[in-house]
Amino acid sequence: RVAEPTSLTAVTERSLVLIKPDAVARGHIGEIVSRIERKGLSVAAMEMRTATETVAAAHYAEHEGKPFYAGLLEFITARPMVALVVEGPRAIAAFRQMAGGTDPVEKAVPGSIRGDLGLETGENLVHGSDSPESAAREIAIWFPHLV
Ligand code: IDP
Repeated sequence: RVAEPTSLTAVTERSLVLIKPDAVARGHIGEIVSRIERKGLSVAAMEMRTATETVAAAHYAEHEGKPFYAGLLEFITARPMVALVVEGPRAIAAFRQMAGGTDPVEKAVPGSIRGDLGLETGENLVHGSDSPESAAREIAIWFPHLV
């Protein structure tokens, strides 16, 4: 029998993606959006902005107290970045795979965004939600009008 196309069986998801200030400063907005679209995911929302302390702290609440937390908030709020809602079948896992591991040198493989473009764990170009629960929480933080 003929297998069902995966597009009918895969669940459509939404992921909150951030193009972090380092990627914007280095001129990689187009490169990253292009990779998202080439993968077959769609951009459901996109906004360039400088994150407020409140938004950044809410987004990274799970890291409060860690040694890199203060530096992370300073980095993410200092310059403009781009927030997106990315949509498609298994969008969360798909974008995490495209982003690569947190450390661009030790973990992110060549071919991934961090593996191809990054060197530093702090300034690692992108964020992508890690679960449906995180995606719902993060979309509510960055795009409250979409919830
Ligand atoms: P992820 O972004 O790959 O999901 P998380 O562990 O959730 O990684 O960490 C969130 C962000 O915090 C990372 O993307 C990175 O920017 C920063 N970060 C995590 N660990 C370190 C570290 O050890 N030193 C500096 N920055 C870090």
